[in-house]
Amino acid sequence: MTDTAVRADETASPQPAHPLDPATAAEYLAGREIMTAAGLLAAPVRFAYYGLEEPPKGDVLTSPDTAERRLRAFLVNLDTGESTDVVVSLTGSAVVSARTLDPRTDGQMPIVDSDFVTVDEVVKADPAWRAAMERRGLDVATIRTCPITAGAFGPPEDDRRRMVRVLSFVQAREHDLAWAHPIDGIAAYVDLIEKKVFKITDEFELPVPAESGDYDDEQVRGPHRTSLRPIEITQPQGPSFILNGHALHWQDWSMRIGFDAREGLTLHQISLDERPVAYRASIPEMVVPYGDPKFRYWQAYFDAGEYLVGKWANSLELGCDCVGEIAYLDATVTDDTGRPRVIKNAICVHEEDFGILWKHTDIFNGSAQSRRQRRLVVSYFTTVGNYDYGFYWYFYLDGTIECEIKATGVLFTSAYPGGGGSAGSPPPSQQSEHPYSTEVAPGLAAPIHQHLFSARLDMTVDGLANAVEEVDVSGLPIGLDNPYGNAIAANVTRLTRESQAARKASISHGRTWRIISTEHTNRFGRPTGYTLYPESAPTLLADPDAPLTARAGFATNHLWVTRYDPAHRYSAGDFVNQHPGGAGLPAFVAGDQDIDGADIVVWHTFGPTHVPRPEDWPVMPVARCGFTLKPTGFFDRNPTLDVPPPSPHCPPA
Ligand SMILES: [Cu+2]
Repeated sequence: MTDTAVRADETASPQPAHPLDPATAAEYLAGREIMTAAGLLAAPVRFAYYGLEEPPKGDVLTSPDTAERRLRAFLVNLDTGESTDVVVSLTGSAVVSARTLDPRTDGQMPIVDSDFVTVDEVVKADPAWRAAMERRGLDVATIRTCPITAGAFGPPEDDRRRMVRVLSFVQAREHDLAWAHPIDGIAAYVDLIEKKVFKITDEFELPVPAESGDYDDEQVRGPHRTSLRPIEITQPQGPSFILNGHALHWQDWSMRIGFDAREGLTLHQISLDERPVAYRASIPEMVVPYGDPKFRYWQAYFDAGEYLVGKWANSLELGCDCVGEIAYLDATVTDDTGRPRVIKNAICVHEEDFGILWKHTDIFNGSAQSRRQRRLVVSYFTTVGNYDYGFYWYFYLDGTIECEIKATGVLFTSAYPGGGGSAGSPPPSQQSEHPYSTEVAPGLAAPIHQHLFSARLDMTVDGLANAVEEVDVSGLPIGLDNPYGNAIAANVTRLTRESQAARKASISHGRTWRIISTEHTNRFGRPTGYTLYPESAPTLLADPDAPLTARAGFATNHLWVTRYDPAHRYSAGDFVNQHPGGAGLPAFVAGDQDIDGADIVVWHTFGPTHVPRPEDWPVMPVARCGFTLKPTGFFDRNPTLDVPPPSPHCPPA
């Protein structure tokens, strides 16, 4: 195993190698100085976000050497709540823009690190909350507070506060798993600026579930099994990829790796055989709405826009999180004072054997050939509260691109209202009486929820001029041209305008979306393309009139296609926290622009609707979701005929 990390000090030069390279520690500090000089950072102003403001695509493609370096900062004054969206030019040593938000229409800045401390102090000092805990027989010293973004549910006097709503858990011992012991029925509403609890909803009491969830405690998990023998992955000649700074090359693929505190991993200028495929690919937003309509109806997290999913990236450990020949990249984010914080080994790059690539034993000529598939993996893992998410991008020998999210960690819990079913008693009629959650341990429930991710795919298939076709397959009825009823047709619909391209998947039609070049053709004279294969899981299940639906409009469709606009970066809009709704993709397509033969961005919503299982408790085996992009007429034939047999003895003599 080798760790060939690109260390932060190698990337800390004030002059990054490429305009799309992540902001360096030196750049964050330089930007901070510019803001200080402009009087923007007087105490107690904090950074709710700080990252690279990428140069416009046109500049990067035409004159990368002269592209301006800019940083963007979301500043929030913790005493007044004043929120400012700042862009500074490092090249010009100047503030480019500083816009003060109107929270009633713009929403609030994301949660800042210090909010967690504030919330815990404020809630535990509140007499009414303390009294409610004492009434439940709970010792405040053992309680963990969990601040949850508030959404926008009214009344208006609540919505205009910078606020969070707080659920609580009991952690009786140092190593106890607090999520196993939810205190249900009560929530504290905290004004983060006034630093006080302004409302408590205390609607019912259920026993705090008692069973330990400490999965690392031998009393809980039992002794470790001893029957697993080692699997070792070795590449004696090293891996086949080359990582040069943030530029990555593997086989015919090349791309640049980026990282952002809000979006996490970003991939840039993905090309195959020196032909562009995508200018940029990322997961800029996700929403996790919970389906319990009682006092916690507001529970829904936008992990990127509200909490900054990249900021919580894990430092990966060779031999533990990753095995084999691994190259790591560090990520540099900042703390809420805008000072750099290096996350060592945040991004993992490696190569995997992926089983059979192609294989055939010919019944006529006797040929028996087999080839191995491989993939290049670029990934990172992050922890946002109770959940952990791995974001994986795979690049295959045959031109396939795959995005996979691995969701693991601990379920968000409540008390189970049916209360502790036990063996021997009749099965509780959970579906009729308690349809919104699953009992995962005695008296412990996990509400049904969704994890809806939004991929932003700035596609450039053989250039900037692209279009999208929807391809449905259907069986045709018996008729004159189809006398035996076996006909299967592919129906292709060109999506020519933004309004027409807001689409849902269809399992019954095997619906896919083909992104084609309107300028380049293959040997059949047909457009070169890449097809997006969705997993076709449900979109947002909240009612169309629900307050959440207005804020998570992106999640109401599987597909959106927009004309490229550098301001259209985030699926739910720039400022998601407490935003009243309507921002993001529904607003981006309101102009109904022409997307046929244009520079377009494809947005894809995916992810599971999670009905928790007992097996998901106390820590959840990875649940996977994602999507696939496959070359479709991008090549003239199977591009992997030149892959050699895996070993000199294949095929057997
Ligand atoms: Cu889940």
